[in-house]
Amino acid sequence: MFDQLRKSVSKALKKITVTDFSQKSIAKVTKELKDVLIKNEVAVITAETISKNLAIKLSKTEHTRFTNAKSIVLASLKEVLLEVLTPEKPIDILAEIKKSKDKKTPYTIAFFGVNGVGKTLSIAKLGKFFNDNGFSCVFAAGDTFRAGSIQQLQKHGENLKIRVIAQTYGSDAAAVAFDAINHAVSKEIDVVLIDTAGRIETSSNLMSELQKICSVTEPDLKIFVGDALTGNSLISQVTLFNEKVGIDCSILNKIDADVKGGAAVSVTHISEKPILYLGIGQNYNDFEPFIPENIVDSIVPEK
Ligand SMILES: Nc1nc2c(ncn2[C@@H]2O[C@H](COP(=O)(O)OP(=O)(O)OP(=O)(O)O)[C@@H](O)[C@H]2O)c(=O)[nH]1
Ligand SMILES: [Mg+2]
Repeated sequence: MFDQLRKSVSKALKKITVTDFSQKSIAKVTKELKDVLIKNEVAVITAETISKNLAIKLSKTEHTRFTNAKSIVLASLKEVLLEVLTPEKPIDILAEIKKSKDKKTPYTIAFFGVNGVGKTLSIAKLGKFFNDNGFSCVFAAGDTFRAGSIQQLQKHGENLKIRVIAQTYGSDAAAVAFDAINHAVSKEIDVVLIDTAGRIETSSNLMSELQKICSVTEPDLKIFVGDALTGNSLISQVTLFNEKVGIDCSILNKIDADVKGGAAVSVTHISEKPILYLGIGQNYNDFEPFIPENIVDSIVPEK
């Protein structure tokens, strides 16, 4: 994970031979770093923010002729990256589910994203995770659009022993989600996970379907699911879904196959919402929490 980004940052920082922190030296270092970030698919606006904040931090740093310029740059870069990666309001999803359970209402989660980003597999992964943590789940087969999608979710349900509420293809996705919530209420099930059809960003029909699902079911959590491999188009996706349906957090999948690692850096910054999990493979346990400190440590070299 983040190997290429780490190598590139390391290479850029090796070039630091400055012993002073004049405006000129700072500009050189931060420009170099910005270019490296952009080359590794960090969104331009995020790369600019990192570079600008680093310049401000460095210009305020006390130093003498004998201080090690490079270690100061590394430490400052870590701080700046951490600020960019740390969401204003983190989400403790298990605690939120527990709160709903205490109120005897199911916690509902809707998953959104373009085609093939891993929405359905993320539902299965989280369903298993919630079960493992003592919460019961039901899946809503709200992708009534793509052939095979209902069977795909049912297969996961069979594997995980989680009930799937489904209707037929072409039926109203919001009605399916609503059925699943009613089922959860009557059977006292803790979490409802709503699958939705993958959509082409420009398809306004499918976007209005999502808005309908949201207005009918009022999900407790709206998750944008993205594919790290889509690079910069991920940024326009997260912005669009945020505008159209208002997301609460993101899941970023296929991090295992993403050599560059830039997307993970930009998504929190651009959406101003936390990344809940990173998908790191195709098995049910292949995900990990997004811990900004760990990401920073994977990107910025020790020395
Ligand atoms: N390597 C890897 N593959 C993943 C990950 N998440 C999902 N996939 C794979 O990506 C493919 C698409 O996953 P789905 O869960 O069907 O994606 P979706 O968003 O539901 O797709 P649509 O229903 O077509 O919109 C599958 O082959 C998954 O196994 C991940 O974190 N890593
Ligand atoms: Mg799907």
